Amino acid sequence: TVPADVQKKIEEGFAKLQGAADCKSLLKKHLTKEVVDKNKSKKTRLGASLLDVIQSGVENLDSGVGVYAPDAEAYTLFSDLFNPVIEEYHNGFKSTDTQPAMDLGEKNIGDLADLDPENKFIVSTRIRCGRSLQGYPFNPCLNETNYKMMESRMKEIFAGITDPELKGTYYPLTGMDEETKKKLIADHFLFKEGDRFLKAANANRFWPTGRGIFHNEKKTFLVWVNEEDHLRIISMQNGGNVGEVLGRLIKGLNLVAAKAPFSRHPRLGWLTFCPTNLGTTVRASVHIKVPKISAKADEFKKICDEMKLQIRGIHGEHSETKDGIYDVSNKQRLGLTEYQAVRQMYDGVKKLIELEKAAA
Ligand code: ADP
Ligand code: CIR
Repeated sequence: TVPADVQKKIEEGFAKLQGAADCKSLLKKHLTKEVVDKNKSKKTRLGASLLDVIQSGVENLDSGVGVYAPDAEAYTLFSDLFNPVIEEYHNGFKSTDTQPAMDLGEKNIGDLADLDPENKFIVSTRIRCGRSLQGYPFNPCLNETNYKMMESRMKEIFAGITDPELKGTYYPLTGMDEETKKKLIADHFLFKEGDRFLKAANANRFWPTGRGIFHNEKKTFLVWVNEEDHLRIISMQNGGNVGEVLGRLIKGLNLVAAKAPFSRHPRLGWLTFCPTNLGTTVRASVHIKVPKISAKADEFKKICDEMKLQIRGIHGEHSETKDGIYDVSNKQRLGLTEYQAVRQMYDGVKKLIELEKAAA
């Protein structure tokens, strides 16, 4: 059973959330007294408790979501909390709903014409997906040996990529010089370090062991190793050619998938550490300048909300925006196909550009 001091921390966490008037997280909303009482003494086979699920959102009251799954079993064992969070984040995906079969949209790429052929609005386009390697739990339950083994497995797989467009080099974070690292982060290629949401979730242990980035020469195909998820597979380039970006992602994903079996849940699709990424795991985004329609932040947010688009800052989630450039992406990842997730971004951004052109 769960030790008394851990159960006490869960109760204190609940009290802290209830007392925090400014906290708007999905955790606060859905962690009711009943959920606490029913779940505080449960633990997964790997020993994770409700505290592991909630501690990031308890520590960071400005969380939008606030929960993480320490291992796959947590999604089922703590479904009293995860299900309502998932339903609210993913546009009403119910506990009885099932993620559709994977459809990356190979056959539909031709429908994705360049969103900004004159290069007036879109700085760059990126599509990423997350994957978990079968046989390993998520960050909080990994030990140092796990990290090393996962990294060496991936290094072998990367070394075997011979496709002329995609082949590249793996750069471990261990030993990377500060200047190189800073530049890779500033240029939007590498994950940032010391994310406080992940840290509080116990996801940054043994850092930088087992973490790193693979990329091709042009930095248009990249794979993050052991940041938030085991793998983040990324395709990106300047401009608004979503079709090209998606085509490259599919090619790269298939190459990695052929060598590494990934964890998939019968109902929740591809498994990820954060419930916001379940299902397709796809975040398709543009960095876009639409100064007229984004002049008033609250109106811009309303327009984006209506089209199921999420706005982030120029340096990703929880960052501020600079020079009027916004990161606009699909919000929902679960309960639709991969192609539909990309299409949500595509159709929404197309509309944003039309609105910008029409604005006086
Ligand atoms: P993720 O997309 O993996 O969930 P973040 O929101 O933190 O995580 O973004 C990771 C990095 O990717 C950040 O540096 C962000 O600026 C960059 N990025 C996201 N979308 C684009 C884009 N369309 N063009 C260029 N860089 C992007
Ligand atoms: C938060 O709750 O703000 C962080 N734990 C990050 C949640 C992921 N957010 C998202 O929209 N993908």
